[in-house]
Amino acid sequence: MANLMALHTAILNGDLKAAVAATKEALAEQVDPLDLVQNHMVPAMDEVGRRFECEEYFVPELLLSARAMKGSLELIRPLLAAQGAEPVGRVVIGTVKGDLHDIGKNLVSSLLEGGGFEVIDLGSDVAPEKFAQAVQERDANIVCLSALLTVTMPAMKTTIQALKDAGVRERIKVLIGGAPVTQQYADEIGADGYGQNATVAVQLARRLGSR
Ligand code: B12
Repeated sequence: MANLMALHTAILNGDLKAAVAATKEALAEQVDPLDLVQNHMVPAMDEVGRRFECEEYFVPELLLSARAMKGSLELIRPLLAAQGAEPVGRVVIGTVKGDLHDIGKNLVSSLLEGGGFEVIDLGSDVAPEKFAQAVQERDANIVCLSALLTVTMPAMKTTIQALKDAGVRERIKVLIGGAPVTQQYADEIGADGYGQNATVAVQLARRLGSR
């Protein structure tokens, strides 16, 4: 039977090779990819964050764990995305300006693709005007903003302003998320929805933004 604890440990220890091997083993044994992500990999990253907070881990350890997580996700993403069918809407997604965290954003992106959305992923550290430009050029109807730092959360508000300035705010839905983000913050800055994880992101996108 697949050793799922080994996957958790590999991410925690920043061991890319072990993480990839454990992921391959689990997938070969038909473990549900979403279960792997939500119940084993994300909790490992949460523990990495906790250790960083209490100074047991420093930036090099964060980077190694992130690399291990990404290595596993590379194997899992195509499987998550393959679960979809007809495009039900077009999403522009990115991590806001000043913020380089992209693991959660990539997961949301994959699950949206799996949920049948066409996804235009602008990457991380994305300027507000770039979001507005992408919406105009690609005729998107949903914008997803991710932020992991309290200092970059205000860039979500600036991005919504840029969407207003470009005259596209009224015809799109803006969804926001990321560890420090809350429903209260979404209400404060006038976003249309907040989701605490990638599954909720898809539910929200379906409810608010399906064409
Ligand atoms: C990995 C990591 C890094 C990696 C990022 C690698 C990468 N390519 O992403 C590196 C090493 C680069 C990094 C750097 C930094 N980091 Co960092 N990092 C983390 C860590 C440990 C994990 C983040 C992660 O990937 N989680 C796993 C994913 C799956 O979860 P998630 O991102 O939250 O996404 C989920 C949900 O939030 C939601 N979601 C996400 N986006 C969206 C969008 C929408 C629309 C919706 C609906 C939902 C949604 O769905 C996702 C999937 O379920 C967190 C700790 C933590 N627990 O969050 C710290 C953390 C975010 N980092 C932190 C800090 C301080 C930094 C640095 C400033 C450190 C430094 N001194 O240099 C730099 C900042 C660099 C920058 N400018 O961005 C702090 C932030 C504190 C704060 N409140 O501001 C944290 C919380 C650690 C801590 N506890 O102190 N980091």
